[in-house]
Parts: sequence; structure tokens; C-alpha cells
Amino acid sequence: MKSRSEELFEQASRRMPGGVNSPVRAFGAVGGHPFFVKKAKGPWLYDEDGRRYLDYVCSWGPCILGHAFPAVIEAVQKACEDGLTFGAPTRKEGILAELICSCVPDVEMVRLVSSGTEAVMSAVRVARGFTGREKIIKFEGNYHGHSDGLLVKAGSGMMTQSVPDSAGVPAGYAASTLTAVYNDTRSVQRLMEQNRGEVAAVVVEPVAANMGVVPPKPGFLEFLRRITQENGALLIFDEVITGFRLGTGGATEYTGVRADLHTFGKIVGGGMPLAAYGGSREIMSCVAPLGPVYQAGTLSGNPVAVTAGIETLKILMDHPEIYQGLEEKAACLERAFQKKGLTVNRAGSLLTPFFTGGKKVENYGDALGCDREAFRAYFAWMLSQNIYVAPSPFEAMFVSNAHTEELIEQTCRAIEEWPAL
Ligand code: KE4
Repeated sequence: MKSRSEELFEQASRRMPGGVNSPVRAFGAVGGHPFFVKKAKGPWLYDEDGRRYLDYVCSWGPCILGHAFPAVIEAVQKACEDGLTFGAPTRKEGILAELICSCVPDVEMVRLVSSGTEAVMSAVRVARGFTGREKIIKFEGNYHGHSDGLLVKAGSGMMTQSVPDSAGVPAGYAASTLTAVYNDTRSVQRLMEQNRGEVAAVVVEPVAANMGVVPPKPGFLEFLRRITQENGALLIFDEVITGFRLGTGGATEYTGVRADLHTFGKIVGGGMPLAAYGGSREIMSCVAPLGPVYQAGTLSGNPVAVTAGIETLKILMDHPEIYQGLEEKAACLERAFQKKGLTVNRAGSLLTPFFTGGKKVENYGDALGCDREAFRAYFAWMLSQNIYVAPSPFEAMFVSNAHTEELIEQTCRAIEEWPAL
């Protein structure tokens, strides 16, 4: 007898590639088929077969307050009654822009867009427009959305240009993107020297979370700040995950390092399709209609999405104690994984257990060394305990404010009781 999710997956697979609208959801890295979600509330997901899961994916980060937070839902419902989209400026966009700028040092102006991909793509274009240069340095294992110029991987020997990491990306796009090794200052130094005067920006996840969580080693971000200033390049912090996750001041508050441009997504939209990029007034004045860098969007600053973002940020700003609670809950999970002999990387409420036999994970090469079979068994065990973690070893666990201490302890017990380790 097929489950309802299986039926839905078969139907979906006939009309959508892989039956999903984003590849990681298809369970390719863990086998089997994905469950189909019917609804969610607090820390819980409910699937179409009536099963309940304790959710540590949190929609890949946005649901820091938990799912369907009442005040956010109420505000969004009310906003919907006034209309879904106008394609004209609204008061609320200014409120959200003000909130973002009040939270993040160095962000004096922002542009609201509809996805993290769009935010990073646009920030890179601004960096190129502002500096008049073409080349970008990114890092292996960092993900910045699916814009052509950023879907690249290191070329052979690391000394050459990057190569496309997806079919359909023209070699020419990849050629302008150079790939360095995360936490390896020499790899950045080499690329800067080989491309002196040509690098528009270094774009980095200030705490990497797309190869699993890999925090910056002490001095790494400070080095990027220094070498970009010395070479007339901009530093772009891709904070689609870290923004409002590590604190309301994001990575700059967490690390003390400042950047020229920041991108935001996920939490900033409160779970609705909204993202943003921003920086100094000088740099952002390049953006149309003020300046020559064109960027636009029909649903940019959408009034319903903006409402969700405003309500979410207001709650986080009014209750900074939420972050301390998230940190303590994530630290409990970290200790439970460490008791099982796993390598755990954690930054605030972002964490990833790595099945690397106890070896450190400080870059993409280290992360690739993880035991995929062991991860699959871990994923299956946790799901058998009705705990949903990311269906990939190269993602983060996200803790929300809705995860009570009791549920955290329940999760720690499941980790400790896992028979395989
Ligand atoms: P979106 O276009 O998916 O909103 O954001 C792209 C993006 C940009 N920058 C960072 C640091 C990101 O993590 C992301 C997207 N994150 C993934 C999860 N690792 C989204 C999940 C998915 O692709 O389905």
C-alpha cells in the first residue's frame, strides 16, 4: 500500500523535474522519496500521511521563530486583505529597509528582491559596476544561489579560472569567477596577485553553511577585509543564512569583521519570498534608478512578504534573548553529537555533525571526506525517531525558538541512542 506522500511524489514527478521545485528536497543524497508536507506549526512538520516530524531544517533557515508564528501569520493575513501586490512603492518597504539598516553596521541603503540568488547576483553586479572590474573571487563549497556566474567550481590545479558547475553555464561566465579555498589565505593571496587590479570583489559566506557548517578560522575574515581593501576590491558577505540568524547584526556582530556589501534572505522575509542586498550609500547609489547598475523586479518589496519580514525582525529585535536560547539549545545538540565521536562544527544556532572519523572539517575538501553511507544511516535513524534533519551531509541543522528544551533533550536522547555509532 503506497503512502499518500509516495502517490503525491509520483504525480509530482510527472509534471516537475524530480517531483520538486528545488533539488535538495528530492532526498537524492539519502535515498527513498520525500514526505509531502501538509502543514507546519512551531517546531513541527505534519506530512500528508499524518506523521509529525520535529523539524531541524526550518525551511533551510527562515523559520527562526518556528513555523506559522501567530503574530506573523496575523500580520500577513491582514496585509493580504489590502492587496497582494501593487508594483508601486509602499510605506512598509521603507520600514523594513530602516530595520535592516538599523541592525547591520555599514548597511546604509538596501534593495529588496525576491530570493537569495537574486540578492547575491545583484550585489556582484553592483561590485562590478562600482569598481569597473570584472573578476570575482568565491570559495569552494560556498553556495550563493544559482546565478550563472556563481555556479562554478575550481578549475584544475586551482591556479586556473573556474569551470561551470552546472550544464548551461557558458564558459565565459565561469572565466570571470576565480575559486579559492575557504580558510586558506594563501589561496586568496595567490589569486589576487595573479589578477592584480582585476578583482571586483571577494564574495564569501562569513560562516559557511553550504558544505555543512564551516566557521571562519580566526583571522580569515580579517584577512579578506584587509586584502580586498589593499587591492581596491569589495568584500561581499553573503548573509542569506547568517543574516539575523547569528544575531540581528549578523556576521559582523558575530565576527567583528565589516564588509562592503551584505546580502540577506530567508529570515529577513519571515518565510516569504523576500531577500535584500545593501551597503554604504556610496556603493548603493550605483543602483538604478540612481546609478548605472540595472536591477529590477516585479515582486521586489512585495507588501505581503515585507509584512512577514517586518514582524519577524521586530520580534527578534525586541527579544534578543532568543539568540542566547538558540545558542544554548544548539550547544546541547553539539555535545550529544560529540559524545558519539562525531566532528561537529557550530556557529550560534547553526551546526553540522560530520562523519569524518573525528577529523576536523575546515574547508570543502575536508567536508567531501565525510562518510556518505554513515550520513544516510544517521538520516534514516533520525527520521525513524520522527526527527527531520537536512537530507544532505552538506547542509546545516537549524534550531528555532520553538524548539523547547524538552524537545532538544528528546533529540539528544535520539542521538545518544542511535545504535550504529
Ligand atoms: P535562494 O535563491 O535559495 O533564496 O538563496 C540562495 C542562497 C544564497 N546564499 C546562501 C548562503 C544560501 O545558503 C542560499 C540558499 N541556501 C540553500 C540551502 N543551503 C537553499 C535550499 C535550496 O536550495 O533548496
